[in-house]
Amino acid sequence: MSDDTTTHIRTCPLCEATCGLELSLGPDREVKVIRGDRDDVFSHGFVCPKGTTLHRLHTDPDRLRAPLVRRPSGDGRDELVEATWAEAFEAVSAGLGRVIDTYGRNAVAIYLGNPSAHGHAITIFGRPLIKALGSRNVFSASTVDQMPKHVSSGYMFGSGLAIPVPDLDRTDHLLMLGANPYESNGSLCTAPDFPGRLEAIRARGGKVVVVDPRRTKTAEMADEHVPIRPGTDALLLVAMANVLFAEGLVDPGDAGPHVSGVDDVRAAVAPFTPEAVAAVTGIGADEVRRLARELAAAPRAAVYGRIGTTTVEFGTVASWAVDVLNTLTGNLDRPGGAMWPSPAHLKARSAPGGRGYSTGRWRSRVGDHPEVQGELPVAALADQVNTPGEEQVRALLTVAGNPVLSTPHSARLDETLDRLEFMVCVDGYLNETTRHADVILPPPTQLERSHYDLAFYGLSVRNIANWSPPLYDAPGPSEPEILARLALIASGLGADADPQVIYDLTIDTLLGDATGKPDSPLAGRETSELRDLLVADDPADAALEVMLRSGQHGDRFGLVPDGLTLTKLMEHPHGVDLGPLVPQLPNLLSTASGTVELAPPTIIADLPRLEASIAREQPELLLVGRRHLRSNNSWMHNIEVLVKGKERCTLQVHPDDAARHGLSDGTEAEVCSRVGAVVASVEVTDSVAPGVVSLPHGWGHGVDGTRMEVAARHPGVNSNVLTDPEVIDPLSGNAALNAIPVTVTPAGPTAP
Ligand SMILES: Nc1nc2c(c(=O)[nH]1)N[C@H]1C(S)=C(S)[C@@H](COP(=O)(O)OP(=O)(O)OC[C@H]3O[C@@H](n4cnc5c(=O)[nH]c(N)nc54)[C@H](O)[C@@H]3O)O[C@H]1N2
Ligand SMILES: Nc1nc2c(c(=O)[nH]1)N[C@H]1C(S)=C(S)[C@@H](COP(=O)(O)OP(=O)(O)OC[C@H]3O[C@@H](n4cnc5c(=O)[nH]c(N)nc54)[C@H](O)[C@@H]3O)O[C@H]1N2
Ligand code: SF4
Ligand SMILES: [Mo]
Repeated sequence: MSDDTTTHIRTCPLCEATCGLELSLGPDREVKVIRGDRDDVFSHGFVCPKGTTLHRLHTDPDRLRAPLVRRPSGDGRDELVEATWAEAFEAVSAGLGRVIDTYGRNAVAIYLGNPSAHGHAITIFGRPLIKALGSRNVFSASTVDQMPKHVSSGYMFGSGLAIPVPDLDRTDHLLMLGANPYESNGSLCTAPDFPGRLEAIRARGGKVVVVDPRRTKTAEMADEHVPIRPGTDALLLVAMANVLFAEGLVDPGDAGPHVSGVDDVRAAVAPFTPEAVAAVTGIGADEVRRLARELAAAPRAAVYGRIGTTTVEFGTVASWAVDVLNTLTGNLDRPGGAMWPSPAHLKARSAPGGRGYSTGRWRSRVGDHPEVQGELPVAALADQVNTPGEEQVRALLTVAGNPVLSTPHSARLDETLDRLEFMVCVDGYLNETTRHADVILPPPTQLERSHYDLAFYGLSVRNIANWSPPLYDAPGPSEPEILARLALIASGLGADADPQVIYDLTIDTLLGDATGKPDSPLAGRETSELRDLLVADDPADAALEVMLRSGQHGDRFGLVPDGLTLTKLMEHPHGVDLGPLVPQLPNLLSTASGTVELAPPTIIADLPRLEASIAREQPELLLVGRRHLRSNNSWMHNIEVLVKGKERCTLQVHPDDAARHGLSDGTEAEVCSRVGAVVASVEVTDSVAPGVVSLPHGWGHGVDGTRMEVAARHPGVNSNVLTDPEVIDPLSGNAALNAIPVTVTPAGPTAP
């Protein structure tokens, strides 16, 4: 970058859409304005209001610019005060060291939050940190989000990361459940300008069907909106499978030879007739039949389920049923159906088959929850701290997470964090969670780091690679350095150990993977030779470079002259388009049988529980969440331009329910669940179905001890005070954040 550069191109790291941004810089290289990058190979200029405020995170006066360490304040209490990086790492070394020495490694828990996935630094260097901690108590945002999809994909395809995505740009029929991409811009399906891609389906004569208890913007735009009773998508989906069998509509198409278990699915879904599920889902039997027939009849169709299908009690069954429908209708692995990306950082598999998928390599000390994808359910984190006994959790490390706002029964977690003997947070804000910390380590900002979407190019509707350089130098340690130092401290090597040790170990492991296996395209090459060929300075970039060059589109360190390199990405700031998704069967499959295992015994064994749910007594009101285009989970409410205007943290209530409960627009209501209560202002709207109320998550900023001046002026209420930590999807450990039984009564000055 030369001094006279007036624009800077980078990928937006804020959501899964990976939009290209064009930053216009003033004379001091300060960001004047951010627009969508029209030349971006994937987003073609699309941008949302969050992307255009990226620089405001960098300039936010409340953002922490130095570590904070808890010190006695003189009046018998203590407070978080600024410290040098050396002091902060010393404090971590002392605090974590004491807990590990006294109670053992399982006494330290870690929570990795959502932004961990939005870049390559934490994705790469979180791993050695977890390894160095050596604790069973690993938690992440995955168990308040998409864990069911990992589990269903794991059992069906052999790997928890083998998640098929709807091929939006070529499909004729999209059945979308529990997703609102007009606000969220999509998830487990990376597609910048998701709305535009949906409109294109309709423009080419296709059909979009949205299943959602709320008439969202996405539902309004669709050809058809099917309001569903919250929490019942699994029933709808298995009933649709039932119809396909009953009406002879099953035809797995080209995937057929690679699919096993079809007859077992037929038997398993037999009890779920459209009539059996109609009352509980609120969707008539004829409608269920029509939805199934239309799906089967479409030349190319895809079923796509998101938050409303995963953050529920039957999340794994629903996620499985989505891909059962894709498979039974011949849409798995075909253009316009549900396909797998071939991301540049991964090697192609040369044959089907593998060890298969399992969970439960260890179990939680309290609650006996099985490990899933190396993690335990975050809904059970507080229990691990609060329940006395050997290996009780005494220390917590959070990286890019705000679990006090994001995870179930937050009021209890909030209290629980005060009970810890030590807590360290890698985070740029003093917020609802980090206010409990003993040490806060602020990472560089989004503009002070390079960026590559390691996670999301594996979930993308086209194969894309796009790397962004830092705009500014970081004044403090990089995020890889922070994580490497924490790993060294956890290993007992102390606060002064050289992070290069961790960088070398990481790169050597990757090079070993690339050269070590006999079928590897780089088999037999010397790792030292390859290491010398790397151009990246930053350790995360160097690790990425190894993955890209040894990956399926890579230059194989010179063997493939046009192959992808980091240098090539540096020369292409608008990204490199590696083409549309291509069929991956059968080699992608790493199940033990080498087939798509359509009827995994573990999932089939959960169907009686689903069947039993049909007869349950139905609560009168069920709470669901909602996202807004200008929010980003819990952490961007400190940006004035994003929060100004009409209050957004409202309780949406259908007019019939409002009348029944004596509520009117603008009044306050107390919402109670089994575990908690909040008071929120009421918004009466027929966009929610009768029997459904909706409150967004990520609010609740009105607590003491934070430093987020703007957010404190727009506090809202924390919807996770209401969510029940006991209700989880047993197969994945995912929390149920939707379909929470609640009661609603008038509150405040207007209450009778
Ligand atoms: N009721 C309800 N609850 C929900 C949901 C819901 O739909 N309903 N959604 C769930 C979902 S899908 C998710 S993903 C979770 C998200 O919940 P969390 O995992 O808690 O993530 P965020 O709320 O995004 O908070 C991110 C934190 O990371 C910090 N941060 C931002 N960027 C960086 C960075 O680059 N490095 C570091 N070290 N820190 C950074 C921010 O300051 C903030 O403290 O919430 C879940 N909670
Ligand atoms: N603007 C913005 N964008 C975001 C985020 C954000 O906070 N703000 N968060 C990001 C994250 S971490 C994620 S995971 C993604 C999530 O992306 P999406 O999955 O698109 O998330 P939501 O917008 O919450 O949409 C979920 C929808 O499910 C509906 N729903 C609730 N319960 C049920 C149910 O039982 N069945 C059905 N069928 N529907 C139900 C809700 O009404 C809602 O419309 O968004 C990402 N993008
Ligand atoms: S849609 Fe997502 S990636 Fe695109 S600009 Fe908005 S926040 Fe950034
Ligand atoms: Mo998420």
